[in-house]
Amino acid sequence: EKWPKGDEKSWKAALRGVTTESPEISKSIVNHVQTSLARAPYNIDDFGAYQAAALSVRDNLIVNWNSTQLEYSRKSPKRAYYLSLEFLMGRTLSNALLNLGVLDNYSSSLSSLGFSLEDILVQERDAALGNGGLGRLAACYLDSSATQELPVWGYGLRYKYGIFQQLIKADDGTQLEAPDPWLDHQNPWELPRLDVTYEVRFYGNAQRWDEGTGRATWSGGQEVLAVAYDVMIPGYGTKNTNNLRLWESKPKRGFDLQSFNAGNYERSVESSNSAAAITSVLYPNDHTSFGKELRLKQQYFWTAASLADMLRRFKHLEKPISQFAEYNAIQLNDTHPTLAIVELMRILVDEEEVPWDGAWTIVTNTFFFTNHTVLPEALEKWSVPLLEHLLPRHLQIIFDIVSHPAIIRESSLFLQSVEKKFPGDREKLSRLSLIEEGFPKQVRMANLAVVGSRRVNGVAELHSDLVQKNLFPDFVEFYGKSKFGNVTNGITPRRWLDQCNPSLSALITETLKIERNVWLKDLYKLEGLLAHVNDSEFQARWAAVKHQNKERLALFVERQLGIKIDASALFDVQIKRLHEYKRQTLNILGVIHRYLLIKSLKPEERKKVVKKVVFFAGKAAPACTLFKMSTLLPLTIRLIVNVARVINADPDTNQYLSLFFLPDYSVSLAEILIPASDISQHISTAGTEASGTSNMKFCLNGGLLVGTVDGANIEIAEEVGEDNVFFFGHLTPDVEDLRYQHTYHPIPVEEKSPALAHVLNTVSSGIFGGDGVYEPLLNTVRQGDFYILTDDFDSYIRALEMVDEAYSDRTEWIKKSIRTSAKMGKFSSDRAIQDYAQEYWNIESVKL
Ligand code: 73E
Repeated sequence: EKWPKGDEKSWKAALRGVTTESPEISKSIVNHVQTSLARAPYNIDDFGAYQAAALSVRDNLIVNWNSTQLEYSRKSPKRAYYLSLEFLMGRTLSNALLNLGVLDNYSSSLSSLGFSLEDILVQERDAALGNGGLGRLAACYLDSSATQELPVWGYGLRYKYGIFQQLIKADDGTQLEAPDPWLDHQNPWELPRLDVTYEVRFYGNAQRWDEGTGRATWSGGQEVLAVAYDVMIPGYGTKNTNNLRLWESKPKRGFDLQSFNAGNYERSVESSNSAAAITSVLYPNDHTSFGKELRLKQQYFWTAASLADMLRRFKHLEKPISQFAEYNAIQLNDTHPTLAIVELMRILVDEEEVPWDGAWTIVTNTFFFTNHTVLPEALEKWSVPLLEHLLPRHLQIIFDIVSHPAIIRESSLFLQSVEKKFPGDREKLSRLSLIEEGFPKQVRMANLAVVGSRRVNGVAELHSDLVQKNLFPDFVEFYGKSKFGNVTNGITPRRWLDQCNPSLSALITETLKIERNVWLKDLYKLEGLLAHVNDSEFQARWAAVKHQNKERLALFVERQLGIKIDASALFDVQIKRLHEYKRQTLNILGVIHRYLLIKSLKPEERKKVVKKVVFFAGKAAPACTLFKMSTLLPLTIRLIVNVARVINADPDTNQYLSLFFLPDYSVSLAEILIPASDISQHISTAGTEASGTSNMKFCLNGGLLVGTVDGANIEIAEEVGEDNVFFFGHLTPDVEDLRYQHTYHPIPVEEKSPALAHVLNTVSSGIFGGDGVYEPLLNTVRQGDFYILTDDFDSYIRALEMVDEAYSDRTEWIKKSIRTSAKMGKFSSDRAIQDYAQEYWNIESVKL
């Protein structure tokens, strides 16, 4: 790349503020090059230009952020806090430009300085502080909260390393994990608040005062410092700019010195126990709870700092502490922040001297809990001995919540009130208990979250139903139905339509004859597209946009993998975390089935086949702990990569079917893939995917779904009509029976699905190499088959045949695509956030 790109003359003009293109913006960019970056004018590459542009945009954000926070202080509205261990933000510059309404100005200003906005946007590293859907949901919710001018702050951790970078070894397709040092360059989107700090204690001793009050003193142990970093969250089309406060851990001066002085050098430098280790890395496991001490430390460090911060803010209001819940709502994003319930009890009882019952009333009016999965392996449990060691006071409080003999009023004595309601039902009692018996005993965080919260919700209708019927039936019986609800997830149409698919956004604006900033804030307006479904010119333009996005993806793949792709083929996409329940294995076995079928055809018959390109992307939780190979997911990646190698090189078939595994899936990669899909796959075993959110993103961009009757797929089909979704597979109520059958009355695959048996045997035969390495993976299908691939395979293949058939009538297909997109209003995260604001948090917008 050649640089300097700009010419001296235009840069000097910009400095003097005499350019024709947005003079103020040009001047501010050039100023930042000279001052903040300390570079000679125009002596910068694309990355430098990105940094200067970002710093210039940041100046605007700071002004808005300040006015917003000032207004919040002045009006003291009730606030909501979204506690999430993960915020999967992706890139910020283009989002900030869009939300501030200055995208075109910056684009022209940059080009007058010799740069292209497009090249500059891709210089930014993703902020990838999350694993998948749960973290991305948090990011969408922040966007929608700011856009709707709601006083909502996020609280999370400032991990030094985000989700690992995935590399795929070229020779055998194994996944390698590399660290993600996303903070190596200065991060323009955060404001370090080195003066906003809190001390957080670990270990030590808890000494009760007297049994009557339930109060105690907690002292000793290790103290670390939490330092605040504020990330500005601009709303779309409003000055309102909210805050995401991320905590960084650092040693409290003195602690390390103390152990050093005591001659314990090893301890003072020991990395796993050091203060800095707490926020060093995001745990890359989703849907698993490991019980690791460092993870528990993260959870407490973050909830303690966040609560101390909220308390400090509340105290500025000079209101009695009894009104805390009238000014604060706290949303728990899954059970990860459940310790906040216990920490608020500790603060109220031990420090604010609130009587136990009063404290419990405040707590149970403040918290709200969202469950995101019913998979048992994801349900967090912390061992009692570990809690006792790390957080001795909190363990006391947990036991007190269960039943403290000396705490006075009965209403808050959980187990006693259960006993009163269901006398003698000991099994029910043990199911409701916060403590699971065993060696060691464990604290069930989900039960604690339910007990300590005002309301509990799932993330899609089916999921919320399963939460009530399967996960917490006894709690529903105990508290009544009204404590439990549903908020179906949503996605922000700003990032997931306007930013990632500007051509489609422009076509929609033109067709609806409504301003973009209106329909982007009221996504139900998309229904207006239905009036144009039969307009052949509109159809042609709709199809042209899709084709253009497919070419953009094709170019990306060609640059990355060096392989040319035919953009006129049907693009079939499955992108998400690798997980057994998401059944990427079903998809790859389906691809092999298609390959064998095409291969078996005579050359002239092959010409009738619908051309297809299959894309996979997704990270697998790192498999090798020191002691064991924990999952077979990396094997699934190897299989995909090696099948791709064989079929992409097969001259008999490769014009009809090709296959790609794109490494290092990220928010930014999703932004390229989603607008380019004709169909996407959401094929979890029924009842296992709580919601899914990428399904919404694909549909919003006019892609159709192949999916099971699961999660939000169901509600999408309700909106767009079942004839526009390719459903297949067994329903949720069947799954348990099938699993029972597999265990007690197994039927060989050959009988159940000869087609699948043929595919499995072909893989075993070694035509995709591997020398038998795939056997453990294939055996999970042949025996046990927990995720019921054998039961769903034939119906899956039929669904894909229906796709081929539908795609052959291109006009009908385009109509389906338009209808799908038009009916996605419900899935805007603006609607979801309104649900939370009204039905849960009881907060109102604040106008500047
Ligand atoms: O279905 C998705 C859902 O759309 C669900 O699997 C995911 O949350 C999304 C947003 O609601 C989710 N992630 C986790 N649990 N459910 C999870 C669990 C442990 C660690 C990290 C993430």
